[in-house]
Amino acid sequence: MLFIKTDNKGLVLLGLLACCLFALGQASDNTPDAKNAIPLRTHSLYIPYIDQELQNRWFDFGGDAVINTNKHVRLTHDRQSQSGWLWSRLPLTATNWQVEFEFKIDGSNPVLFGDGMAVWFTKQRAQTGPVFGFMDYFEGLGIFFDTYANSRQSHSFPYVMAMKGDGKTSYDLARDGKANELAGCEADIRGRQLPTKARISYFKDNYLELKLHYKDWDQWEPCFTLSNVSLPTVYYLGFTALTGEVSDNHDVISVATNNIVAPPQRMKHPENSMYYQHSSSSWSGLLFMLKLIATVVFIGILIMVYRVYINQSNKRF
Ligand SMILES: [Ca+2]
Repeated sequence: MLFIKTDNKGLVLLGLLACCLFALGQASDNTPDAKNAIPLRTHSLYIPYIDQELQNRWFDFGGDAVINTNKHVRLTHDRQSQSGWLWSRLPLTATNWQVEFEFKIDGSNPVLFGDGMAVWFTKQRAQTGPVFGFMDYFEGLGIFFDTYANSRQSHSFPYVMAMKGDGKTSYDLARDGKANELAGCEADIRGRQLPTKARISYFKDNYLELKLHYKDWDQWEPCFTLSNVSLPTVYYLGFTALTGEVSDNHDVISVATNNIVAPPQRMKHPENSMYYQHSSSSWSGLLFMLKLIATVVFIGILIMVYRVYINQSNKRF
């Protein structure tokens, strides 16, 4: 038997080490792995953004948006009254998907800046308006990266929030969209040294989740999870930004969209949507680790009993 020559303490330590390594693997965030994710070129965008004809096959850009082929799509410059957009030409038709994009919001004024930018999953596209550069009365989902407080709020700014538009409801501009906020989080995403990124994962008839990368390398902060989000039958992916009296540079650096093949386990408590996914994965990881430790200890005890039994049998004969 393989374990007979191994010291019992060593065996238990080895088991614990293995279980720790295994649990660490379980606790990783939900980046789709290669076999579960199919890149969608039609909704992805990278340097140099445009071809020889100064076009992009899959995206349109307009308004005040300017492309720097080495760096970014600048939706607005750090100037007053700018409005720029970047829209997919084709609707996003994948059932489950993940959109991860890198962006940068920064400007010369450290005190007064704004207004912010938005990412859209809407029936309408490529229009200019007052909602972070996009039209009001949109149909679909808007996620706003609001850097300017138009009114007093209980939270700090920048504030990231989601609104579902039904085509009849106006964005509550004077109160930073408070009247129609589905979910949101405070996130200090402006003027960061390390890359600022957002990762939106959508599983049809299940949930939509937003995580943000801005605090530390490879650290994704959960912002919100929305259950049962229904998107329009046809919807486009868009990015827009707006400046008014206050201004900032609002840049999109890259967009990586994946079709996700295997949906994760269905949410069990959609009513407690905020941060549910995050805490759930932490608890299941801990539970898994405890079960593994118990199993290893049990096997260790069995081996010790077996060795005592063998020793006593040898003495008898
Ligand atoms: Ca605002």
